Amino acid sequence: IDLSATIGTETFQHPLINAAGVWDETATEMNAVLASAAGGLTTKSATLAPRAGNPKPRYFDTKLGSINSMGLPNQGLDYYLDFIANTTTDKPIDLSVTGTKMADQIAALQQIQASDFTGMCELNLSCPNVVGKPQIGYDLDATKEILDQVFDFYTKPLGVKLPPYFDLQQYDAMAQILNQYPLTYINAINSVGNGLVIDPDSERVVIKPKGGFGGIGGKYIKPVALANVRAFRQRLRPEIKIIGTGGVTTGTDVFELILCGADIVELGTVVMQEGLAAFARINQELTDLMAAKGYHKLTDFRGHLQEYQ
Ligand code: RRO
Repeated sequence: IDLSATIGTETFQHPLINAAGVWDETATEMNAVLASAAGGLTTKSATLAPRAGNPKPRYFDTKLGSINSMGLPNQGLDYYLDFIANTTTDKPIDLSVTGTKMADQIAALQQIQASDFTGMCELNLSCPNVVGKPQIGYDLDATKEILDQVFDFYTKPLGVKLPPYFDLQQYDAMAQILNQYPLTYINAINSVGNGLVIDPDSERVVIKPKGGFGGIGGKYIKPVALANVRAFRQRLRPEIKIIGTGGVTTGTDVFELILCGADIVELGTVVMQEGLAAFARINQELTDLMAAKGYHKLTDFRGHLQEYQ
């Protein structure tokens, strides 16, 4: 069974990589992802300067998923560019990048454009946890403005990480904008922003930043991820690939996201809860499911979801 997939110029031998922000802030963590059964690595979203992030506790696991308000802790863009320049892996590395204001996001991409880095880059337009900053992906004008500025100078493979959308008209409007740019891919979805997990015993919220509000990941959000991948696959130019992210804990979940049109799939909360062994387990479950169904490669079923009849 062939599990390979391509996005732009990159070939992934297996379709599972880590979601940005999961096991990827330090060189030690990133090397562990590369040494695991993951098909590639995404870096923690990098900002121009290093950031400590929000006060702890800022991540909490539940039976059905997680809540986080990390606040973009990262080692700074130079650190991730150096790591990539010095690693000898043959697995693709996706450099995630962002900023707390538009000028910083542009400056970060200008630095990447001027560097020797030739891989793919993911512009995160959807961090829900920076105090006082809205998610750009929910603002159509701001999204258009940043992509106009970016594609004035940026020529390397670029994707955008999007927040979840919940209305069919949002998909129409967003896809109409995204289709105007030479994007290599979109990644749907980031965490479902500003949810609330509370503890009934102590009658308190479970994380400290933002009064307890934070991004929800894990099993709670799989139907939202499936919907976003499906809705964008139905609306985007076929040249724009899709990374499907959200709520995967089994090989069947991966199969479902690919059926909706995902090219590769990212693991977030499941890796926080189970560790890097999740990659090998879920790869095997996907392989077994494909074998049982008589599928030999991902293109045998990618995007083939049928309507009810
Ligand atoms: O660091 C975070 O708080 C964070 C980011 Br940048 C993001 O994009 N998504 C998320 O759930 N947390």
